[in-house]
This record gives sequence, structure tokens and C-alpha cells, in this order.
Amino acid sequence: MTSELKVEKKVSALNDELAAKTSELLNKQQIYSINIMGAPGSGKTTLIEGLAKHLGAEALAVIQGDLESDIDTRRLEAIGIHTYQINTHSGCHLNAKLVHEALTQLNFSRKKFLLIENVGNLVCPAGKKIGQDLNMLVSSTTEGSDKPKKYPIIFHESQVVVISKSDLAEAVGFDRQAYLKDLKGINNQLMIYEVSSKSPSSFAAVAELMTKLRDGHHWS
Ligand SMILES: Nc1nc2c(ncn2[C@@H]2O[C@H](COP(=O)(O)OP(=O)(O)OP(=O)(O)O)[C@@H](O)[C@H]2O)c(=O)[nH]1
Ligand SMILES: [Mg+2]
Repeated sequence: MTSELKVEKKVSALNDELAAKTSELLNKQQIYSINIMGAPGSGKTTLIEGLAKHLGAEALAVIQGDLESDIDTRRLEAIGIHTYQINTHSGCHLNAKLVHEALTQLNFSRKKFLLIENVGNLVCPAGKKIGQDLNMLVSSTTEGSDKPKKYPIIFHESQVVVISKSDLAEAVGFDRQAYLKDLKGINNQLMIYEVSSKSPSSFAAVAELMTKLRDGHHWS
């Protein structure tokens, strides 16, 4: 094994150790954590806003991951969601250390879910352990129906795919049939939902799933 590979393995093992600690801390407080991934502008923050209407803003704590700015944090705080901003500067994904440190900045009293909005990217966040119970990928119709074929790893590593911007599907010629066929080919266990910010009720099914998963979760 090259020394470079050895260092990489050590960094990855340290990351996973810290992720396990985060998971343990959250589990103790019965906080179900969801890693929300997706391309820049796919609708991750809009999904959180939509979910808050069904789950209640007071049930959510959010960690916002962005290279720069606190734009999303301000959006969420404006609707009463307790949010902590992480700026990664050049980092293309959140890691376990950043998330673990953020826990000390959050108040989990009466919270049910920790939503971690990862940095907008379809490559770097895939398969990374940050203490999450679930990986949820937001994939918008406007990105094109070829995305599962082009970025299979992140689709493979997710348990839930939320197809966003369904109101724009027709306008951008989104080929739903081909997209769904490719998705199932990559991961036939995926739970798939479709939402639109133009239809606030479309987020209800995702909120229901989250509640069901949390209710059935084994708190270790
Ligand atoms: N028409 C339409 N626009 C949407 C929908 N969801 C999000 N948008 C718009 O898409 C843009 C990006 O949405 P965000 O929710 O900020 O996306 P994001 O993934 O959080 O973006 P980053 O955090 O910058 O990666 C915004 O202008 C939203 O208003 C949708 O369902 N329909
Ligand atoms: Mg966002």
C-alpha cells in the first residue's frame, strides 16, 4: 500500500469514528438525522421550507453547508427554523468533524429531526459518513433526466430521492419514464417522491415518511 493511500485510509477511519460519535449523541436525544444532498440549486432549502409546513418548524434543527454566505440560514431562520451555518470555503462536502463541532452550537430541546443540508454537489458528498441516519437526494427535473446515469454513485448511496421542481418537468422535457427506469436500475430499494414548491401539499408525503422512519427507528 502506498503511503498516500495509508494516509487516506487513516483520515477516512477518523472521519467514520467521529460520525459514529455524532450518531450516538443524536440517538441519545432521539433526534433522527437526515443528510440532504443534491446539485447546487436543486431545491434542498426549498424542501426544508416545504417540510417545515408539515412537521412544524419547532421540530427541526438544521445544519447548513455552503462554500460561502449565510443566505440559506437566513431564509430558514426567517420561518422559525433553528439553523447553524457551516462555510466550507473550498470544501465540496461536509465532513464528520464539521458536523460534530456544529452539534455544540445547536439546541435540540423539543427537536425531532436534524436536517443537514450538504454542499451542493453530486460527487463529493456521496458515501460520506457524517452521523446521518438517512441519505436523501434532491434531484430536480431541470437538471435533466440523464442524471442517474451520469452520477450513479450518489443515487446508489441514497435511500430516498426527492424529484423536485415537478412543475417545470414539461417545460424542460423531463423524461420521467427513462429517469425512473435508470433509478431503479441503480438502486431498486430507493423510495421516490416528487415535489413542487408551487404545490405545498406535495411535501406532505416526504414529511410522513420522515415521521414513519423516526417512529420506527431503533435508538441505540
Ligand atoms: N419552479 C420551481 N422552482 C423551484 C422549486 N424548488 C426550488 N425552486 C427554485 O430553485 C432555486 C434554487 O432553490 P433552493 O431551494 O435554493 O436550492 P438549493 O438546492 O438549496 O440551492 P443551494 O443551496 O444553492 O445548492 C430557487 O430560485 C427556488 O425558488 C420548485 O419546485 N419549482
Ligand atoms: Mg440551499
